Amino acid sequence: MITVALAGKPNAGKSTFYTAATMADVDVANYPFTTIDANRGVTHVRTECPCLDREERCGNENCRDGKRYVPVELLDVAGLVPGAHEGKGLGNQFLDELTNADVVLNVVDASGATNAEGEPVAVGAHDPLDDVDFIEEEMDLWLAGIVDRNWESVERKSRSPDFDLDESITDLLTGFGATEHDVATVLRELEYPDDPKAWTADDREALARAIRRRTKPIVVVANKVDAAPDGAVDRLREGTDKPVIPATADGELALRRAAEAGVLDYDPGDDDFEIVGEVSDGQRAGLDAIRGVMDEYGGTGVQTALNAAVYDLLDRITVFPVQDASKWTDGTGNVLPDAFLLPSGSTPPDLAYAVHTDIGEGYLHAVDARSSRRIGESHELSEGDVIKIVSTAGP
Ligand SMILES: Nc1nc2c(ncn2[C@@H]2O[C@H](COP(=O)(O)OP(=O)(O)OP(=O)(O)O)[C@@H](O)[C@H]2O)c(=O)[nH]1
Ligand SMILES: [Mg+2]
Repeated sequence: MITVALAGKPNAGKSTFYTAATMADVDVANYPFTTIDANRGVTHVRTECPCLDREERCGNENCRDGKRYVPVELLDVAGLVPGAHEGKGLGNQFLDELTNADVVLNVVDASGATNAEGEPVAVGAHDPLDDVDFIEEEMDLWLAGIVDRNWESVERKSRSPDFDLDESITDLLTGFGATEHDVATVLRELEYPDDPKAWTADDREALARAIRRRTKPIVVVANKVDAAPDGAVDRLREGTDKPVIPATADGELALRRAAEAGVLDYDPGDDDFEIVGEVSDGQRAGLDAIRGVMDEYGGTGVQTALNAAVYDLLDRITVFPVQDASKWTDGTGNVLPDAFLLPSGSTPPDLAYAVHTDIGEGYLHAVDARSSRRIGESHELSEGDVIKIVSTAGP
């Protein structure tokens, strides 16, 4: 499963985002380092369900009237402070947790009401732009430290006659999620000495930065927009080349709880909601305030941020494998039972392997269930494709 990690300074709203996105109960409070042990849970990205092209909705537990939710893992970790890579705050512990992440949501407090250490200050007293770069810097320097400490292994291997630099560096970085292809691509863009013993600390740091950029892309979540001064989001957007998603994690949490209590008609990622139950005047005022933020930004931003991370930065598409190409069902009659988030450019054999190694190895051909036509082995799949795989290992 794809892992999305929430990173950011303390008190930015990571755990609030996590609770809203997973509906799991975790500690949230207005002081730094509320979270110490990482929280790990399941959230979803949202897409259109292919069942919208049929007469009836599919009834899958992850489909709400054609809004299809595809599971991804979400990780909530301790807040990071400047100097974390050297162990400041709860530093290294958090950074090690990031090793498993495929993509990072850097949650910043767009209201500027918390300083670099996450302590409360007056609204606008802290510049949120400062919080954007330092997370990246901490991640880069942390990885540079790992490369430094383990470089000796590369030097040692270089004495062997069949030494391969790409391979040795890949060995060093696989634990961080870097493939041989990542390493080769990054090395092509860098200048460095052939002999690993001649590499300087700067050479290693340049390698670490490039690998981090490639393997842990970042979306900036401009959280607490409900309390942010005018222009705060624009300022963030002008100050960084990363995607910036305005959000109110707190607002999303309120909506999900109210929806769960049957008071609201709201599905995650909707740009509006409807009050369908009894609410007090105070609750109505609170909901109206959230609606004001949603009107301005097109929603609460929580779903938008998750979708941006998975569909834009990781460049994934959703593909739905089925066994019956006319009914779009699995062997027991469930309509559109599964959804896979494949890298864009994936082919039918890639889907077969994603379903199961045996299905991949026994791959014979595939059928596009929409057109009932066979598709070739090198056919590039698209978002929302419904595909029947025929395999010697299949049912
Ligand atoms: N106004 C406003 N406050 C928010 C929002 N999201 C979170 N908060 C508040 O910000 C404070 C910190 O929230 P947490 O979710 O605990 O922050 P954290 O980033 O997990 O903090 P640490 O675990 O200490 O690193 C709490 O008081 C939240 O209620 C938001 O969208 N708007
Ligand atoms: Mg927390």
